Amino acid sequence: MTTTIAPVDTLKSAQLDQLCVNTIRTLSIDAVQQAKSGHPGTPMALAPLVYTIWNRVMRFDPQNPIWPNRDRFVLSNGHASMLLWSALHLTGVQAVNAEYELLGKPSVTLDDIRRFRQLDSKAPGHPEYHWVSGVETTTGPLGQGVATSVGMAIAEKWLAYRYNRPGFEIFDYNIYAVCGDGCLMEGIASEAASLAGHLGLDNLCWIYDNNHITIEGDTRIAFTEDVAARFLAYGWNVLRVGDANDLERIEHALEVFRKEKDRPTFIVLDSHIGYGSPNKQDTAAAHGEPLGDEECRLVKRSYGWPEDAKFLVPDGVYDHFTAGIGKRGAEARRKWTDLFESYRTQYPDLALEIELMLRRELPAGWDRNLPAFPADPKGIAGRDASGKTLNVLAQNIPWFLGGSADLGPSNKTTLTYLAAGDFQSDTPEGKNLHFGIREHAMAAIVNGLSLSKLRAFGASFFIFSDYARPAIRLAALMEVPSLFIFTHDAMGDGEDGPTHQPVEHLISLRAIPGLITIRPGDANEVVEAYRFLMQLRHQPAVLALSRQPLPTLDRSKYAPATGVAQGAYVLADTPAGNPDVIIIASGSEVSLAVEAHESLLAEGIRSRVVSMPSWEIFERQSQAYRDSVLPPAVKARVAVEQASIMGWERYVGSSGHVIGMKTFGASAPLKELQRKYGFEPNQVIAAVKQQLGLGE
Ligand SMILES: Cc1ncc(C[n+]2csc(CCOP(=O)(O)OP(=O)(O)O)c2C)c(N)n1
Ligand SMILES: [Mg+2]
Repeated sequence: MTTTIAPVDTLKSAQLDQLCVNTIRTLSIDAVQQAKSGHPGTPMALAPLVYTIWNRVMRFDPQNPIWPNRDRFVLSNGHASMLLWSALHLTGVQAVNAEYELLGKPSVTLDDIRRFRQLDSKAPGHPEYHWVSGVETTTGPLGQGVATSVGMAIAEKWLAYRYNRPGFEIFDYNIYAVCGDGCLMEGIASEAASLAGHLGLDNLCWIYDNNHITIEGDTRIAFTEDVAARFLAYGWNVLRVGDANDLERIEHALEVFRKEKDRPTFIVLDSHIGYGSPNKQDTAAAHGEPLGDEECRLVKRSYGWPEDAKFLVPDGVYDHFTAGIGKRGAEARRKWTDLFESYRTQYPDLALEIELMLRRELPAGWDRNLPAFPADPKGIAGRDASGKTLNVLAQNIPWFLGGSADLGPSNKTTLTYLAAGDFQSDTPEGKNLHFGIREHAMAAIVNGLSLSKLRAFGASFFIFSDYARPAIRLAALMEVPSLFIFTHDAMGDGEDGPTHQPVEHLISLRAIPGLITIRPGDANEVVEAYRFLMQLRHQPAVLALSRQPLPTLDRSKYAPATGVAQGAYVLADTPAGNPDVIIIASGSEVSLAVEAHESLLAEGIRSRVVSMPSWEIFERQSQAYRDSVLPPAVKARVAVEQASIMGWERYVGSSGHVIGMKTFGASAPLKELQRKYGFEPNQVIAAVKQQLGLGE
């Protein structure tokens, strides 16, 4: 039996809708079948939802997917990526590059879909921000997308308050996030939903694909809570659509969302994974493997689709999307562009701010009045120097904001100047975000703020970077300039003991490609670290800061802290610049290295101290520069860092020595820990002498 599709001019509107829905379904089925891997079942079930959001509801112009007031669509169940590739393709979303220029070609072609999951295809396994235009955030690790959407919603609220003026709704977009059982089982989603409810983010709508299926089978095996009641308890408005194929009901629920004030909306959508598959519908078998040739035919037959057609986009489908989202989006964007033109005339300063922000540039004078710290042997803690710097930067850069996971007073990240304020539902202009004790959601929310073009930071103790790590990794993968400020970076909080003393955190973060880590050695290095990282446009950064005071080095005697911008620099040297031995240190161990160096010089031993706050920045420098800092001929080397010794052989070589941590720390006053683990001048001196073959 062969099925044919009726000529387009004979189809009624509802039939055209169905044709589009089935196109999304069959493209997804064919792509997974062709790739021999992927997830067909959820696209088959959610095609009507995605169709309704995109073609009937979202204000989004495919001609310009970075138009700033567009509605955002987040596919948190990223394994269903074929939904997104189909939508981006069928609506004709255009490609944009990292400089925000339109490239005059589609983001996802039918060929890309034919090459789903293949090298260089614009239809990769999961939605990848910065790789495929129209993807608002990278998803795949379940829960990240919905948590990031909370950051997007906070950003919209903040932007609307700061920039909208009577008659000028410059920002009034909504955020739609689709998620499945997996997202809602993950703790990060609960953290984020709890905060979103508290903040009353009425611009945020999550649609829950309630299909009762995950990989291992029915959700009865592990997930039996009342999800709707949970979201009610968080303070969300909860709606239910009992049939995922009912476009009108879906559209109605989305309308209810748009009218809702003061609460986010959670739509429970009852669906059937693998909808239309006679043998796989409602089973885990529809989740993560191709349907198989025979089942593909049966499914297509059930959709009234030609059974042998592959990657078919019937006549009328592209046009129907053009008439829907295409027309609506273009009109919305044109209106907005006109509005923005008159806004620019009336509020030129605000318009300029918006334009700079959207290009990730900094305003004139962004680094004026940054503190300069005078030499001081007692010094100041890294976190305190950071707090002073942050407070200046936040005043110079209107759209720089952030907060801590309940450790603001300890991280010194609270913005204390009068106008800073707290971000709450009734004060969305506030620049202090209170994430609560939710590090994982915090990091994802910071990503959501960054994706919305705000400059944003999140803070906690360095030890708890573990709780935020999956989102930090995504920031690096997405190439967004999220900033993570971690204090208590080593054993400075001695008495708290090993649960609070990071050991492996630095090296494990250094292992994340593209992430910049900086561990400044004194207050002026903290300032220079900020000066460097504020200028990053496409890279996230982690700052590791000390809890305890560090001596502020005398920069008239030692090299200026501006060397931070090279990642590592010669801080102290022999008078003739011809060292026999190099001591490399970061953070709290820099002043220790300098102290050892002074004693060595007095003994006539020619040592050099290299301050190395950032491996990643140093690795970007020319070979000539790197060799000038670490001359290859000088093999006698000692590295000192209160963290795992792992990786330091890269800079000290196989014959060098590393004073670092090989075990967890302990609970004791810092001084005793420093003695126990070897972070004292005499132990550095002994290591240097051993390197030089000078017995004690
Ligand atoms: C953090 C995380 N853990 C595990 C996985 C692997 N994984 C991918 S999909 C999935 C099941 C998801 O179930 P559900 O969200 O209900 O999706 P459905 O099968 O209904 O589409 C799992 C465990 C993942 N992607 N991310
Ligand atoms: Mg499921």
